[in-house]
Amino acid sequence: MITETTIPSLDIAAIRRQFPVLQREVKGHPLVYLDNAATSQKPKVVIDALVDYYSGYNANIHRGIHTLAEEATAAFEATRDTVARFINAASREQIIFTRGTTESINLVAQTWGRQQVNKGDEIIISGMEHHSNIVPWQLLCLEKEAVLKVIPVLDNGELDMDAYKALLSPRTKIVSIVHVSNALGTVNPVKEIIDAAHRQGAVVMIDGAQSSVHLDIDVQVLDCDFFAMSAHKVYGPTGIGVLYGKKELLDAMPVFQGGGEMIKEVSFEGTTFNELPYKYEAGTPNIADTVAFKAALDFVTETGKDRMRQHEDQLLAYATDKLQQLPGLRIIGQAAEKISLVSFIIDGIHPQDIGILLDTQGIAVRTGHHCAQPLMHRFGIPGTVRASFAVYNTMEELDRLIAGLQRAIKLLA
Ligand code: 7TS
Repeated sequence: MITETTIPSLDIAAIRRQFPVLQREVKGHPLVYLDNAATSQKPKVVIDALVDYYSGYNANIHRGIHTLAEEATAAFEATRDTVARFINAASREQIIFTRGTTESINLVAQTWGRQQVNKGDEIIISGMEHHSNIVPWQLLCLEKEAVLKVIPVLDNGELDMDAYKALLSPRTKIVSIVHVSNALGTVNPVKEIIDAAHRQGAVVMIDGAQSSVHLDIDVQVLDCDFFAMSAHKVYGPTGIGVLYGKKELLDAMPVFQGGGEMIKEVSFEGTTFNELPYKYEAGTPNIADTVAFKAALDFVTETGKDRMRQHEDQLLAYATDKLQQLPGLRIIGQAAEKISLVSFIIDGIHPQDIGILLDTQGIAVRTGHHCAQPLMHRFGIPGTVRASFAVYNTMEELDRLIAGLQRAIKLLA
């Protein structure tokens, strides 16, 4: 039987060699990259896929009958199949390519939302959302005179699930929730959230920007209605992402953008629209990055998400233990279910000053509000320092982070 402790561990040194940028120095020190929640670094297979596409078979897709167009179309559509497997969608036509999580959420708000949400209806989000899962719903509420309800966050960084259940009502049209918080690392109980919403007849959108690289995603088991993710947080290129939706919802929703590819027949009297998934993919898509996205997903699958997660859990436990020993340091977000990142503040030192000092030692962390300003207000802080982990990070790198912070405390506190 395979249990968690019997998963063979990864050869991290060999993995690191696959990431060219990890070989560089910053300000005279070997780079320590701990800003993976913002974007992960790219393995050589992903960079090669981009170069191969542009140097071997660059062509516009779907419309051409020549060899290059056929090769480009096949590579582009192969990514759709790989994404469908990656999140266990029932069919490939439920995978819509977007620019990323932000565009996926906006697409749902502006199509499903405009069609389904009316005056007095309610939309539920949480107090730990990224701005991209707040603002699209605020805009919709303004337009439709609908009401935005917010699930409170507890002191330990978990959602107040009792408050959530009390917020749900027959007026709730959609619940849009982050799977894993980019500012706290909290893993939210999305299955429970989805089931409770469905009992009230509401649909659920899951923001999978942070979860998709660390957790096994099965959209059919979750039974979510929509799921959004970005390739660049899964070792893939920027500028490409995914919207998954249930087929009956995607079929019934109005179109998003108008243009080429999303049409069946155009005349000046009227236009009929293409079938899924092309109905939502107007214009020439981001072909190169979509092609390379497949290489990123294959990298994750071949490396093994369970083994990556095991390594990242060890990094999190080690970092949490060492950080807690630093004087004046407070970790923000101590949820029982937490992954891949640690957010903290240090008494008397502004997070930005810590970030600048760490950069002089070649250590990349993110500081600030992490596009979650309401969450920062909730904790009464301007921002945090965030160290976020990927499969290529090591304990030695965390030791360098701790040494850098000790130096910051000595110099700045
Ligand atoms: N949702 C969550 C939970 C995120 O972490 C991010 C990006 C987004 C949505 C938006 O994703 P995008 O690919 O469309 O930009 N988060 C971060 C971050 O934590 N630091 O930089 C970007």
